Amino acid sequence: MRSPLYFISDVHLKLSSSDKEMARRKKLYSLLEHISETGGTVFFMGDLFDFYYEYPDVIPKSYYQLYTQISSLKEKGIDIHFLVGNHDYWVMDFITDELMSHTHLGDFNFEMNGKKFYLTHGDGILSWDYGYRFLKKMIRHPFFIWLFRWIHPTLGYKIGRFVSKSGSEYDMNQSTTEKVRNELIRYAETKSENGFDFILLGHYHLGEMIDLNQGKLALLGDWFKTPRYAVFDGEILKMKTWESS
Ligand SMILES: [Mn+2]
Repeated sequence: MRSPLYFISDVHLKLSSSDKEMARRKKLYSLLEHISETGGTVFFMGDLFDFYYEYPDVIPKSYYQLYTQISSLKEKGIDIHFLVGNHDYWVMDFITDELMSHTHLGDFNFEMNGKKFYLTHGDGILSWDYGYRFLKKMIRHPFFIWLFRWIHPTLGYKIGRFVSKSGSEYDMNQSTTEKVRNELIRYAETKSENGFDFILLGHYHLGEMIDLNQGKLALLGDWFKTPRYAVFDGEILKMKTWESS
């Protein structure tokens, strides 16, 4: 694996191409252009798409520019890892065999320069989230995925647009944020006790780096307001803001 490692989460690319959406995409594309100059490895940590569903013969055309950018990064020798999130779990061979270098349907861990990394999108971690964990099991069930396949793509993506409207659901109030943060720190401390140095999570859109008793917890940010992503230069893991547009 080549450094620097870039960790990008919760871009939530939408199926629509409104001006606001295009401006958001431009920010991501400019970071990808920057990465094409530095080289390294990219980890998309889930919810790259606000809705992604791949039919055996159909892929969403709205993400065309992203597909071409990823292809050109790969041509430059940059590996692209994709950990699927709760908005983009429904991938097939276009994502796994054509587009991404590696696709991870679950958590992923690896070691680099003596540092152990634990990567997870992070949905379903919160202890009180029973309802969500049930929903997660259901929508990831092969029968559900098979059933959805028989919906015409135009209708399927319409349903997708409707159910995955995101951007506001993570505007948590201060006390909820505090509760969530504490729970995630507890989760990360357990991982760190099991020998991991860096625990990276998406999904909660917080954009914060937290020092653990030993090691660090990166709660990656989203791309709605100020994009926050993490970089490991081979020694240090940092949270950064992407300013350029
Ligand atoms: Mn998520």
